[in-house]
Amino acid sequence: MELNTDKQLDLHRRMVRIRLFEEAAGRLAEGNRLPGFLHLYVGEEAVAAGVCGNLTDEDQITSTHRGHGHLVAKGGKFNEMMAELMGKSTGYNKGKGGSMHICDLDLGMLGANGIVGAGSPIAVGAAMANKYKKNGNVAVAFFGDGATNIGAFHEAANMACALHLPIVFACENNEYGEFTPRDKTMAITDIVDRAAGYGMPGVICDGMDVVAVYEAAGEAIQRAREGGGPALVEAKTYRFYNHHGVQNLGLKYRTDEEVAEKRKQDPIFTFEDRMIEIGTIDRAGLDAIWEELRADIETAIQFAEDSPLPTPDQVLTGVYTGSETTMTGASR
Ligand SMILES: Cc1ncc(C[n+]2csc(CCOP(=O)(O)OP(=O)(O)O)c2C)c(N)n1
Repeated sequence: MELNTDKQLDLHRRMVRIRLFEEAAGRLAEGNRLPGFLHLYVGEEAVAAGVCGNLTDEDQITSTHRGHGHLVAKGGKFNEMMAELMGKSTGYNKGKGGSMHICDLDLGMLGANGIVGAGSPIAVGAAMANKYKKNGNVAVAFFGDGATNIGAFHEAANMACALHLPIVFACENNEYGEFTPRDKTMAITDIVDRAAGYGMPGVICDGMDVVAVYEAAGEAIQRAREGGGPALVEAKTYRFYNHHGVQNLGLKYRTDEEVAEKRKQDPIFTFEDRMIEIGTIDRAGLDAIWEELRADIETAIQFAEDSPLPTPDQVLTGVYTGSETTMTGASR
């Protein structure tokens, strides 16, 4: 591992922040303290952390229905995130977006998205603006393996390559779309095979290894930044919890043995073992990081629970841009 100590600790912190946020959100949902659907990112932390570890706040990302991890990895604030998940007025979207519309434009996180495949065209738009403005920024579209069966993905990939835009397509291949294994919905094994169809390079990396993701994505992002055009990075990863929520709902679409086997490759714990082995940090140092971040999560939960819900007179504020909206629903 050639990464310096600071970068190792930075990637580790991004992953632990995601893990703690997601585990807390899962617990709150199970205790009925958090409304709405929740798609947890646990198990896939190395992908968001490894990719976003290469990005600045000016670079943009677009996300998915499984989007908390992307925002956390981009530097998202726990308080505003937790409040948004609880539908509170202090949340990132003033409580009107929830889990699947969470965003922070100041951090270049252009939004989670409940429509599978819909993030990629938005990233193409951001990349087009970057190219037009010659600002040197790169857009990254995160999406799942299932999303590559959606028309919007193909249109986005085609346009990005035709216009030679500064964009990286980051595929999180966790082998399932909801409860359907990948091989039931596509005739290829590697999503990266699709890249050649648009004229962009594609690379596969181990999505359970944050260093592998950091390096593969770093190369693609650097290339895009220097005018080399789009690339597709496929991270082979795995989600530890159910498609949504925590419990399996008794659905037998994958075996307990398979999940247990994948859990042995836990991206955080394996990385911690490596860091201890090479002397980056010891167990006590790691424990202190977990403890510090756990306290931040507790603060965020308290902040969110103490925050008010939006009031009825705020129901239409911040919903449309540049239009006057009335309570009768008419908008111009
Ligand atoms: C356009 C559209 N079709 C279907 C759905 C229902 N849906 C939600 S998540 C999902 C699976 C997506 O799989 P993938 O892109 O691999 O992401 P993952 O859930 O594995 O992270 C589906 C089909 C949707 N939200 N939007």
